[in-house]
Amino acid sequence: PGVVATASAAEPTPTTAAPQENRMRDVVPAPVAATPDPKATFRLTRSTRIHTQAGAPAAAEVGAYLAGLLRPATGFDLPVTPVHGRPTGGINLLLTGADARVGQEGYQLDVTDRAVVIRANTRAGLVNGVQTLRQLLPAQVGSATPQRVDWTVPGGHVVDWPRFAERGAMLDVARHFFPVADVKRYIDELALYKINTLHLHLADDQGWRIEITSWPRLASYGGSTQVGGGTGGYYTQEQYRDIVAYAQARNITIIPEIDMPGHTNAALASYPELNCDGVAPPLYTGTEVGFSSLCVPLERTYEFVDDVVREVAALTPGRYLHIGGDEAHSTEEADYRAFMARVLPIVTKYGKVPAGWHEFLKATPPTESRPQYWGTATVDQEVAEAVARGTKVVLSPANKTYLDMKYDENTPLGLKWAGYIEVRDAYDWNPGDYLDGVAEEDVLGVEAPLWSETLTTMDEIEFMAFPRLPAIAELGWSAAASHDWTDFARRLAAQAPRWQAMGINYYRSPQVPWP
Ligand code: TNX
Repeated sequence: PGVVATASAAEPTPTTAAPQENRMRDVVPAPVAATPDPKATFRLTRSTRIHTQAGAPAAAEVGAYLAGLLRPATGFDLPVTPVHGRPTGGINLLLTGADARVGQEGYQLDVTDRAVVIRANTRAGLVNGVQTLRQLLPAQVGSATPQRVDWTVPGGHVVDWPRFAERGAMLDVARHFFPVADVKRYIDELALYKINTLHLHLADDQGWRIEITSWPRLASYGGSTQVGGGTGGYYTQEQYRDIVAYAQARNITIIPEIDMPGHTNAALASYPELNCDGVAPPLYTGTEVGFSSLCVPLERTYEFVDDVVREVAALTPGRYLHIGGDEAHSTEEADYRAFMARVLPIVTKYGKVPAGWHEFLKATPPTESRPQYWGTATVDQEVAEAVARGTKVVLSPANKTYLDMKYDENTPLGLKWAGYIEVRDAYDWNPGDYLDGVAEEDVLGVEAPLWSETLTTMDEIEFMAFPRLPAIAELGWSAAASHDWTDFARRLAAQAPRWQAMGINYYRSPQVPWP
């Protein structure tokens, strides 16, 4: 309740065209350090070139990505050419000479009258620098058609690197299926906020969404419906590879999740042999959880898991494979442990590190595994014990990060079991001091999951994700010391014209001083 009261009402309305010196700070997530040079302005024109470090294919790829981002709205050619040695006029993407502090994903950005220079140690760093550059250009840069705009970039100097290694989002494509184009659009939206992980919830009671060639009915039958009874769908392995590559080009790693032993009705419906009684249940289009379980004593279960994990691991270049493990309410505790004791080594055998919802800590997965806390309490003994053994945790507390929770009682979409989550609720917590026994250095990162029981279109996805997704992205990237709701709300408001230009639907929270 009280949360909805508009903290912003008393604040002055910002002017639409912020002065140059302020534009340097209108970046989300907030950079570690941004020093404006009010005397300098770079101007992107039809003769601007993108120069990339000679002999570095990674820089050339990021150059092509940047050109692709800037061409539609500017209408400029923006040729991408290699540069030897020192930066020249135009935009430069270099893999040398960055500030020593930028590390694996950070970057340094220098804007003068003549040039924009992004320096990083890695391709990931260059991609992140590109996202800052996009946000320093006028909002119309997000438009899909040529705009008549003076394309200036405010002069100055940025040095920036992330707080946590993982800044994540999750999309549930099982409850409702979303086609490849929607997933790619979401990936583009994540990239803008320097999110580097997309967890895809690929299988649940209502649908199996990835082709498994050794068990073809999982997708063809198990993927044939969804919540509410629509036709569902699935990704062929080729489409899934395409998603992985598209994400990779934007510094986003896909973590595929095959949820088990619960949340498996779609698989059980597809193959009678997976059921303890040999009888396949019907397909399911409701939204209850916790009624299905793979058959733990059955040997065939582990042949199935082995095949699925082998195929999914082979399609996945990332480090992790997520095996779910949540809400296994119809699996006895001893069975749950027995099941995980068989399944965890299968994941390892195929070269992946197990990721799971935090309940899987009951089965003591390997130290390097990736437990994901989704509870709403700030105490969890199993998580604290795992951390004491050296495991790092991903934080997705449902009452802070769940993008499928309603904003308030009037939100037409979403659920409310973890409470209403207004923008300020999503922003005002500290991942480094949230769970008892889990300190800053024990946190691998944060993830914002979007469950899709109530969501059927991209417009609806965007309405729930914006503006809370950028809030979680900022918690994952920006230094704890820069945490400040008023400043964040101001920067967030400045994103709205960008969303408008890009056609991104968003919730106009009364807490944010929108222009
Ligand atoms: C809980 S969070 C679930 C999902 C639901 C979600 C809805 C978790 C690991 N399991 O099965 O979709 O709540 O908010």
